[in-house]
Amino acid sequence: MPGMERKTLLVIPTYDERENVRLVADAVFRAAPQAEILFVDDDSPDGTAAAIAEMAASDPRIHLMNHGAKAGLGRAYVDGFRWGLARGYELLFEMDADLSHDPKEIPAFVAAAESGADLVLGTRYKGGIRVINWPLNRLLISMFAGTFVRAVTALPVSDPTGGYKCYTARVLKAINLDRIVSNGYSFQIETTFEAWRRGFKIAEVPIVFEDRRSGQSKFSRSIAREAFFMVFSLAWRNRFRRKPGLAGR
Ligand SMILES: Nc1nc2c(ncn2[C@@H]2O[C@H](COP(=O)(O)OP(=O)(O)OP(=O)(O)O)[C@@H](O)[C@H]2O)c(=O)[nH]1
Ligand SMILES: [Mg+2]
Repeated sequence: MPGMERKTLLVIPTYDERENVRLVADAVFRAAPQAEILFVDDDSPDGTAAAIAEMAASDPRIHLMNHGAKAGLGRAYVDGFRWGLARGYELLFEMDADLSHDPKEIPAFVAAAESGADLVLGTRYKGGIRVINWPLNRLLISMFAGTFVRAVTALPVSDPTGGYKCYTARVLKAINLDRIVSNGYSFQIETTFEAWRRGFKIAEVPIVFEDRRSGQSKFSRSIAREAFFMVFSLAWRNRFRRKPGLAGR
């Protein structure tokens, strides 16, 4: 309904994304002119923060958090969410800066939240595979990771490591951001798992994921290792119950 939109913030962590920040901001505002963006930059050596500050100076919908030394994507999101909750945003998105997540899909996430979902996940894998330009081994690792997460934790989602997500403020208030410990892919698994085990309603919307065209990949063995161990630790948090253990609490 026009004029009734929920106050929306896209939290976008950046590390060396100078060439991408303007493109992503333009694309976000084409798709969602009322939305606002918080870039959380970890002192990118390439001068990303200066490029964002320049945009922010002429567009009040753009905000910059100078977050300090590189501390990983999880820390950037947690502090970005705290910033957004303190300012009363009602829908808080996670989105990468590298244009892998198409801002055109923002309205589909908002519609799912309007229909009652507490957490909306973009999925690359439900009803077909929609990943462009990834080497086959990376696709297989990602799909296997999803199967592994579902097997160990029973989390009923098709793409648990995906990073294009929309949280309602009430989920972020409930999941206790102080206790979110992971930083890489497992950050995505951990936050969704914490929402699910509290009984929140999760919806999935199909997205097309495209590999970054410029800038450096940060995928690493240590990120994969962190996720592997985190999955068992999450299952333990829920005492290996295969249903939401904290629902209604
Ligand atoms: N603030 C901050 N942002 C980060 C950090 N690591 C990654 N990012 C950002 O988080 C988003 C996702 O990181 P990516 O490097 O694209 O990770 P990915 O999509 O798994 O891998 P590639 O696209 O292959 O590089 C991007 O916007 C990065 O700039 C970090 O330590 N701090
Ligand atoms: Mg990426």
